[in-house]
Amino acid sequence: FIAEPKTVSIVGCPFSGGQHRVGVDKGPIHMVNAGLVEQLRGLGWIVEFDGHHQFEDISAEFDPPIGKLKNPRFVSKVTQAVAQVVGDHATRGSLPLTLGGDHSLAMGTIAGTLSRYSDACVIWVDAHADINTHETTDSGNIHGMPLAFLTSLSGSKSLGNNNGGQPVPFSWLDSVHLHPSRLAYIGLRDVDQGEKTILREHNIAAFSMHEIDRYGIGSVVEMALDRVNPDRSKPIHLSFDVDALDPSVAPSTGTPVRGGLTFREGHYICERLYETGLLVAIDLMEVNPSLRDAADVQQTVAVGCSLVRAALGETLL
Ligand code: HAR
Ligand code: MN
Ligand code: MN
Ligand code: MN
Repeated sequence: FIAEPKTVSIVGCPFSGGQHRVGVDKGPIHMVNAGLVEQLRGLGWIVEFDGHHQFEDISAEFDPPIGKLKNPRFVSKVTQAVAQVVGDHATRGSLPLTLGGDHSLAMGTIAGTLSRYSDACVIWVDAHADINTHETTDSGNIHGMPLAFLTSLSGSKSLGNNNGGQPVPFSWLDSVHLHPSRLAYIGLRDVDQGEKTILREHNIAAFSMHEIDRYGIGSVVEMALDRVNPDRSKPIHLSFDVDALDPSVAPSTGTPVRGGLTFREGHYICERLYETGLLVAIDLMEVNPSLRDAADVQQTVAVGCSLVRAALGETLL
C-alpha cells in the first residue's frame, strides 16, 4: 500500500492528557533526539519530520470531568487533530509513525488510518487492553479507554449531550467504527475485570503472555493475523505500547507490569508485521523519560527506536 520510494512521516505527539503522570509528553522528543530520523534514513526510507505537534492546551478549569472521564475536552481535541494529520499522511501514500505521548492518542491515529483504509485491522501490543468504557473505567484516565471509543462501546452519546453549547467531546468519533473482529491484542497481562467481560462478549482476539509462553511468539503472531487478517490482504495498523515489554527491558514507562515481552519477542512482532508488506501505520507510545534514572531512560528510548526500526524493515542479517 505504501508507494516506492517509501516515505515515513513522523508525527511527534508530546501529549500526556490521557493519564496523570507528568513526563510522557517528553517521550517523542527523546526518541527524535536519539537519532531516529537518521536511523530510518539509514534503512532507505524518505523521512518527513517537521517538528513535534503543538497542541493548544485546555486547562483543567475549562475541562472538568464528564462522568468519570478526566480531561475529556482536551483529549478529544488533541486526538481529533492527530486523526486529521495521520489521515492526511496516509492519504498521500506515506506511512505515519506516531510517537507518544500517552496511548489515548491512538484514538486519533487509528481513526486517521481508517479514514484512508476502511478495511484496516489493528494489532495492539500492550500489557493493558485499553478498552475500558465510560462505565467500566476505575481511573477515569482516557489512555485506558481508546479502544472503547474506537469500537463505539463508548462515544459522545454515552457522555450526555450537555457541554455548554459546545460539541460534546468525541462527537467527531461518532462516524468512526473499528469492528471488534478487526482488533487483535498481543502481550496482555493487566486486564481489568470489566475489560475481560468486553473481550469475551465481543469475541476479541486476545493473546496474553500466557499464550506466548504456551505457543511461542512466532505462532502467536500468526494466530493473531489469522483472526484479523486471514488471507494476509488487509492493511495493518500497529499500535505498540512500550509497556508491553518487560520492565527490565523498557523500565521508563508510566504503568510497568512485570512478566512482559522479552526484547526479542517485541522485536519479532515488529519484524514479522513489516515482512507482511501490509503495515500502513505505526504508533510507539508511553515512553516516559521522567520516571527513572538516566540509564533507564536511555535504555527505554533506545529500545523504542529499535522497535520502530524493526517495524520499518531492519533485519538481523
Ligand atoms: N486499565 C487501567 C485503566 O483503565 C490502566 C491502563 C492504562 N495503562 C496504560 N495503557 N499504560 O496501556 O486505568
Ligand atoms: Mn496502552
Ligand atoms: Mn499499557
Ligand atoms: Mn463510533
